Amino acid sequence: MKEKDNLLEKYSSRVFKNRKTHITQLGDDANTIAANTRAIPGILTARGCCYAGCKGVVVGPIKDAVTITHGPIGCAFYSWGTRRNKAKPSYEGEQNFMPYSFCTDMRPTDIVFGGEKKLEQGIDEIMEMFHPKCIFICSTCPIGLIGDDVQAVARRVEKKYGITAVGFSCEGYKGVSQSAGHHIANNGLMRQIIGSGDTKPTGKYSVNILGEYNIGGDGWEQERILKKIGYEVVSVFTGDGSHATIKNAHLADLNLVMCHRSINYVAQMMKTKYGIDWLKVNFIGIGATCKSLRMLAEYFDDPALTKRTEEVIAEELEAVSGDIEYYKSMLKGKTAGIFVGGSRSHHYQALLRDFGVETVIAGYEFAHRDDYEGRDVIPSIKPDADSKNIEEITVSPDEELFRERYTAEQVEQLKEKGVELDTYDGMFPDMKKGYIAVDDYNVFETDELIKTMKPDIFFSGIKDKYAIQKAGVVSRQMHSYDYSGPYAGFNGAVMFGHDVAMSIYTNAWALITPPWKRVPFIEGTVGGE
Ligand code: CFM
Ligand code: HCA
Repeated sequence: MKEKDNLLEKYSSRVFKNRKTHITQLGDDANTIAANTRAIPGILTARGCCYAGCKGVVVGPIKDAVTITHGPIGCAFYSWGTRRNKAKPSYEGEQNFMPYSFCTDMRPTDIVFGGEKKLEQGIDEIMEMFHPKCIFICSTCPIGLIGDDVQAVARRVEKKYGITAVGFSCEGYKGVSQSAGHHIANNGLMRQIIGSGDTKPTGKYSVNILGEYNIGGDGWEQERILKKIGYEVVSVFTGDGSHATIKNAHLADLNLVMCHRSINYVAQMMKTKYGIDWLKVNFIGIGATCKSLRMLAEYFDDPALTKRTEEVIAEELEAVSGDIEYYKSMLKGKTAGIFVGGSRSHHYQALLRDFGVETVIAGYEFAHRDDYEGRDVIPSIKPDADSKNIEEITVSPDEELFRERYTAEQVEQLKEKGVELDTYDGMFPDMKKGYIAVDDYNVFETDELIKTMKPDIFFSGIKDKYAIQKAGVVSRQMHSYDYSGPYAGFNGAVMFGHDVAMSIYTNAWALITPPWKRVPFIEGTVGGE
């Protein structure tokens, strides 16, 4: 198709061969895309690293645990407070270490002689000053290279202080993106935290929210709605989450999965180990929120709960419908591009649709094929329902990264053998023919797509936002919401409508003619006199 061909034609043959499999212009047939492979060196990808996925995304937001970065100080400093996972102490005496950054500050001598002692010393200091009940150790690149055993240190400090300590070997170079870090974090939580508490829920229906990181307060809006209906929220993984609640997660009735990409491993392991079902939900968008709430009521199959769900939906819709209609009248007919990490691009299509906005280009940084194509999800764990030994049911991230996706035929065979498969709807079923999906998008492709697909607004990352705006297309970044939010649930949808309308109607950069469009070239002297 024209737009895809135009995009690829400027590449050298080697790059062309690789990138053509990561770009799909949707057709009538079953659409496929290559994903979760190593980025081409030097191509200016938006991706991060394994440490970012483990420390930054999954374990870092657990507020009552101290997360110590075992590595050079820069790794800790540049991952400090950059992700807007909001957290507040919610019960008396609860600790909240979110504002702090802890690090072993590895120096050349530590690299040469080993850093385990320094790590243990650091933990001694932490215990003396902060006395947390839980410590997470996250390794950065040099730690794997010098062979420090963070698990052994974790075991030693557990004994010494009677606390929970988890070592994560999440060195940045592992895997191909943040995704490997999610998996390592999930395994650690499953191995040492989930199941270690014994406080049973008291509510009639109890849930955990998995893959919700409370960016801009999204998790709080979801909890508000669920509690209003009458659900007990046992724990949230991991936005505004705590060791104190996550350790009891195995006692909830059901797992709700928001971001499938980052937490599906926990959902699947909990299903195997504790028999807890999971439902893929989406609380981004009015339509999607109502659908998810109804699906949840259907799961519990109680007429009183269904009635209450409908009452709450009606009440919430009544409160926001005026604002939603107003913003819809401003946004209807506009088009959008959306490129985020591994699940939001799909989630936000639902919210944009509520406002009559079509998403014509979309993609992810590090999603896997199921996030695009949707499919029956093969459990990433051995289907051994009786197993109580977590070592047997976790899969190494490497195994997961290199596992081939099953063909439709193999899926049928697995089903016949009685292997339980979960169904997950990806991005493609929500896109129309001719729209473009790009995996592991880069700066060049972003520039080109803006020219050919001409979206009215481009939802991007923090780093790519400014180049897009200077090209005259307004951009809102979808990771930290440009410090706005929440965007989830009913109230969040109004906030989103407000922010998008405001941005589109005050697109300052589009009103300026940049100098390179006014003069044929800009002269300058590089170096010398
Ligand atoms: Fe899940 Fe996320 Fe995302 Fe993600 Fe992320 Fe994020 Fe994201 Mo940034 S867990 S995959 S690794 S929804 S940090 S809260 S915004 S890239 S789309
Ligand atoms: C991460 C975190 C990030 C970064 C966003 C960006 C976030 O991937 O390490 O740089 O655009 O949401 O804060 O995704």
